[in-house]
Amino acid sequence: MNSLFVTFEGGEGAGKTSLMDQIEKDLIAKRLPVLRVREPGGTWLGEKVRSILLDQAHAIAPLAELALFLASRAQHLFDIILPALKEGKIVLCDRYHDSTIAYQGAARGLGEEKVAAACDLFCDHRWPDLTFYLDIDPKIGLERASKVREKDRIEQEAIAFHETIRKSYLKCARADTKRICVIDASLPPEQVFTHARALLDQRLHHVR
Ligand code: T5A
Repeated sequence: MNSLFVTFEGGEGAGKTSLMDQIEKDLIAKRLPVLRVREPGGTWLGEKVRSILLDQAHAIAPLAELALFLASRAQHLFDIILPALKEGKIVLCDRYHDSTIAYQGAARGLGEEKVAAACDLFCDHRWPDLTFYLDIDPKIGLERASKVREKDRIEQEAIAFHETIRKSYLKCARADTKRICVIDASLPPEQVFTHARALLDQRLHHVR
């Protein structure tokens, strides 16, 4: 199989969207088959769930929040991601299980191991082949994000919530160095891209 399932992770405003724009462009220029998706979203169900999850008007209980993210993901995986991988595509996905482990497992206090097990169950044991974790001080990330849009329900949480997320991501990265590559997201966008592209090229060299 030539396919590769790549996820992009990080706290708010870490620069995932900016990096994915460049990686997608680069792969298209190399004439490689690529599909770019995001979570939550990507399907009729996912887009509805996304608008519920990011709506500031209502509080959502942590377990209900977890269930919604996983429902969106399961639909997305089976409808879009797995078929694309079967066709040999490189799937670039903005957030996946590591977000759920960090946000719901650690920051919402549901337990990282329990949440990882729920992710595994709901998504039929499908984990990414490669993950870029863009690491940044949450204060800088939140400031960057606030310059381009209004805060959503999750971004409005206190700074301690976002610091817990960062710690959790770093813990996951230490536990799975084969899959998760940590990238210093405080560097200028060009350097972030050059680092990620080199790692991706290396991995593509092995599968293609
Ligand atoms: N969530 C999601 C959960 O709680 N559990 C889950 O399981 C999942 C899947 C989704 C929210 O849902 C939560 C996490 C989130 O709170 P979203 O609207 O999809 O929310 O938003 P985010 O994924 O958080 O994306 P953001 O837009 O906040 O951040 P990005 O994409 O990381 O950042 P980006 O690229 O848009 O950059 C932000 C700004 O910074 C600049 C950009 O130009 C832009 O202005 N920038 C840089 N500036 C300086 N140096 C760099 N290296 C820069 N890179 C980008």
